[in-house]
Amino acid sequence: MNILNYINGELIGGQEDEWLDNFNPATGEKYGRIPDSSKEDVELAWKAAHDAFPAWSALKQEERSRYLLRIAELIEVHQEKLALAESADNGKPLSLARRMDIPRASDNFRFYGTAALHMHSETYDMGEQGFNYVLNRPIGVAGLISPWNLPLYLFTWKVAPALAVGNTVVAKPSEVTPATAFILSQICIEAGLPPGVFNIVHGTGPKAGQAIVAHPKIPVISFTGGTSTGAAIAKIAAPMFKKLSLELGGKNPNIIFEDCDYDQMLKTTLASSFTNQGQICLCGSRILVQRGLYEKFLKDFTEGTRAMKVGDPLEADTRVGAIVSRAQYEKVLHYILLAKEEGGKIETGGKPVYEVNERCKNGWFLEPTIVTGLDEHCRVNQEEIFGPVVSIIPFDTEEDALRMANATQYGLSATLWTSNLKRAHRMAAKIESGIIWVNCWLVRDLRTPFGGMKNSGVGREGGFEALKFFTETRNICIQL
Ligand code: TXE
Repeated sequence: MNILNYINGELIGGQEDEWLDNFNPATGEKYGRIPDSSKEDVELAWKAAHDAFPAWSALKQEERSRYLLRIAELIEVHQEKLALAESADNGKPLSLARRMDIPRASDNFRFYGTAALHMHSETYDMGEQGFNYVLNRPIGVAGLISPWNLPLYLFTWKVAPALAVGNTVVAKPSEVTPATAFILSQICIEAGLPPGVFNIVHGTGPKAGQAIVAHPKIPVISFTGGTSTGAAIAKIAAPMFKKLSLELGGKNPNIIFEDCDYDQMLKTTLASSFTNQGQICLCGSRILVQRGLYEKFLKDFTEGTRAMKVGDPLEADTRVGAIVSRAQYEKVLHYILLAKEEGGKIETGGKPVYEVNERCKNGWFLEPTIVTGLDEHCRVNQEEIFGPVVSIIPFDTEEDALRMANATQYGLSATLWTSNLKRAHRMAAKIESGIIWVNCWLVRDLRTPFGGMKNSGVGREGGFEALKFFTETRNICIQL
């Protein structure tokens, strides 16, 4: 698939006619190319967005929402094409792309297309003195940058709210997984979205991404990706006083008490450990188990992990697909080696999977891996691996669990398994994470804010917060 930029309503190559190869991780083969866009391409996209802003921001909310709802419908019309592209680009099982990523992309457009119709603002009656009210208005051209793990899901989670409240957009998906964004641009053309409202510039982070972040007339940046990249972006954006939302990495604790609903916990923990090959920033990569349950859990969890099929993403019974890139594959292998060097024991997994089948014989596949015997301070339990690797650590008391859970630089999400309601509320209020799931995982009402603490980022996406993030407010006070 040859991918093109989407600028001013047209699909075009880069100005410099430079290209990057696009790989299918399941086969390890190049299967297309994308523009290696430059600063000039970003400038072209910005100009289109800037010129489209007056008309788009002046539209009635209902009219803008109609466009978003039409895009949501067309994502559903093209969902199989999108699911195949997502799986070919990312290596995830096709069944997962069908079940999670693509439906969530249309949900994002549908949610924000309707939420923007119900956004409230504040007005205060000051009696004889007058009125004080808050006006929310779109900011201008929004710069949006997204990662490779949930390509369309996270991309649309930025694009939809930014457009809904009247901004125009210059967006860059990850160069590792560009295909679904390209199909989305074709969908926007089919939906009749006015030219320049939404622009996509494909390419690398340091080149195209950085040009977006550093552009003097892109006043708001929403980024999702690694913590170190977030820091690099903040260094550029902060002195320019840009509005910034950073959704970064995680090293999430999954805390399991003896009084949990065991079967539900085990089933969900297999999912929260290895879904999307463990490449979801919300995966529970540190499993803290109360000591009385440790041996039973370790046995059952190891059996369940071994039973997961690592295979061709196109096969219906595949649970673990390919790792997204050669670089990520080697990064995960490095951490498995480090786990052994730090004194850990590999209970299961830890090795590449070759000869998945003829089609995938050169693909990048790893066994889902369980590590034990490491304490909460070692690097494997401190650093984000972002692959199918979990570390299990026993604890005794609630205080132990809390100390271990909070013992990393990250604070994105946590999962807590207990039947004790008071303990659930008590601990949830003390766990340093932006999202806490109790007796569930990856369940969320789209109206709630999403984001991390500490080095997991700043700002909030999701819900009405995302709509407010993409507006600037004027506090107006009128004396009577
Ligand atoms: O990140 P990268 P990746 C985290 C996840 C992991 C990482 C995986 O935990 O750490 O993101 O995504 C562009 N200026 N989250 O490896 O390299 C790059 O081209 C501007 C957390 O892709 O940071 C890509 O489009 N842009 C999250 C995007 O940034 C730059 C959910 C991300 O790339 C750039 C998902 C630069 N200097 C993943 N360098 C959450 N918390 O919700 C790179 N890019």
